[in-house]
Amino acid sequence: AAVESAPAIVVGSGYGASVAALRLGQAGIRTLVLEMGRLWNTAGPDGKVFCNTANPDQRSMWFRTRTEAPLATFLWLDVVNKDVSPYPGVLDRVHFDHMSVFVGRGVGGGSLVNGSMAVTPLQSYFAEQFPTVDTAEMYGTYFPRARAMLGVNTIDPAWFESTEWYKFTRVSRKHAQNTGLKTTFVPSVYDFGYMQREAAGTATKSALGQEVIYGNNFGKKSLDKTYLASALGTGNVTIHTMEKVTGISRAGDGSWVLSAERIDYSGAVVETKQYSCTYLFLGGGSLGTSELLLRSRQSGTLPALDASVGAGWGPNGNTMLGRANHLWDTVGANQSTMPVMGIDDWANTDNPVFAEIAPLPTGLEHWVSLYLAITKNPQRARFSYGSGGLSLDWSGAQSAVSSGMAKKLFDRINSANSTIYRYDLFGSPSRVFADDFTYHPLGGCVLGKATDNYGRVKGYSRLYVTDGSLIPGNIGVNPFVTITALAERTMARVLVEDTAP
Ligand code: FAE
Repeated sequence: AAVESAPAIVVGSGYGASVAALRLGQAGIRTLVLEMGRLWNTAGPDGKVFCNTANPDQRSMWFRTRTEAPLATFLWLDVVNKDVSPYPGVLDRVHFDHMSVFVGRGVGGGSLVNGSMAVTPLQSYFAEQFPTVDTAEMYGTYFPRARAMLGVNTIDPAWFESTEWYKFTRVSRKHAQNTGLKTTFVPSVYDFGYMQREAAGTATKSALGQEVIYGNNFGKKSLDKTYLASALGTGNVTIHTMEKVTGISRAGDGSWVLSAERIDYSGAVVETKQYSCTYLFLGGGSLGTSELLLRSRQSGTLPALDASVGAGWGPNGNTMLGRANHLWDTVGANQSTMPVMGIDDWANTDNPVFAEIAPLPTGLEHWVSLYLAITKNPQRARFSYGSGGLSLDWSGAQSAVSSGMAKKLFDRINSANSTIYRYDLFGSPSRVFADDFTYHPLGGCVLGKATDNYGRVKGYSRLYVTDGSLIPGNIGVNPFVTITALAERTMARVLVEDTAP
């Protein structure tokens, strides 16, 4: 087959990839983006592009026969998950031995399925995790640039205090305050002006219509509406969808050669393709980039990769849990899917936790306060690639460190409010803490270890990593603003130093 070539290729179309595509396009460099998922722009039979969490169909999950939502049960009933037909749906759950990882699939990557929380990490913790990065420059230039480009906005506090849609958050805030804990508003890329119109009945409901992990039809500024739209607008960027890059090698003349498989909507491989480029940017996410590099080393085509490729992985300490409220503490049948507040106990050096107050929008009063805790779990794991594909040596004992930290915080909250945990949410009554899945896979190609201080892969020239695999396992807050800002920093440097004629 003919080899298609472009000056630059970007693998994936999530945060890191989208920043690379835009900045390359703006620099006048013709760039091809290869994304394994589909472009989400066509309405299904119901007139909508995405399905909601209450009625998931084939669009929900990546080639599944049954959905695998984070909450397995509700009142011990298997009412959450539904049978679906296999299809390149927008949310994937990748299973390793003791950890499963949720990721987005499609043009926009994780931005299509995530909760929109756009949080900048504490500067001191960023400096601790990235000792070689100039933090003043990050906080002065790249974080503000990332927030502006992503379209970060904040909820109107007066509306927050009055709307039924955030009663669940106000109840959790009260319980945190009763415990002497600090809460903080969390910025978002969901358009709060749109949300207020949803509440007023003048706009079609999305966040207020149980849409989130299987995509939002309205309101959310996902990457296809921000970075990627601008990238296409440069006229230099092209996106190929439903193409998975399977290997990287280097030709005799120093150019990169990629192999890719194009699949159809049934998942069948319909074509094997070859690409070549001068500059190669990896943005497949922590899992995608780690897999691609390790697989290429395993097959002998990238033998000079640093030994630390695959290492430094962590789930950002994620633990989900629910508390049972008293009958008088109603959380409301109507809940927005977009979280806007966190309990910030990161300064507690004995047990640093940042817990976002999560919605559970079922349309019924359920008295549940749900949380996604981000704990400062220091445990790390390593990816490897073999005959069984990609594996991860994360253990149950390592997860127990996350849930142990979450338990310490929420035992205090329960004790101050005379409440208990919910036992009906995660499949079996003995499971109060869901510490075996993550929304925040981080690491595998850590900045300054597997790469230089700017994401250039050690051992090779003109090969870059721009995604969540650069972050060493934990960043203390939801990660996409950090991923975006680090990618901006990499692109600013690379376009000046590496691509000059
Ligand atoms: P990512 O966005 O995962 O994009 C990688 C892309 O590459 C995907 O589209 C893949 O399909 C594609 N890909 C991978 N391998 C290949 C290959 N070999 N060939 C072609 N394409 C490939 O990477 N973060 C926040 O900051 N705030 C939140 O509120 C939040 N909520 C979340 C909720 C959910 C349900 C999930 C799943 C995640 C959430 N996250 C949140 C995490 C956030 O979405 C995630 O950190 C970023 O999306 C990671 O960005 P990357 O650029 O690393």
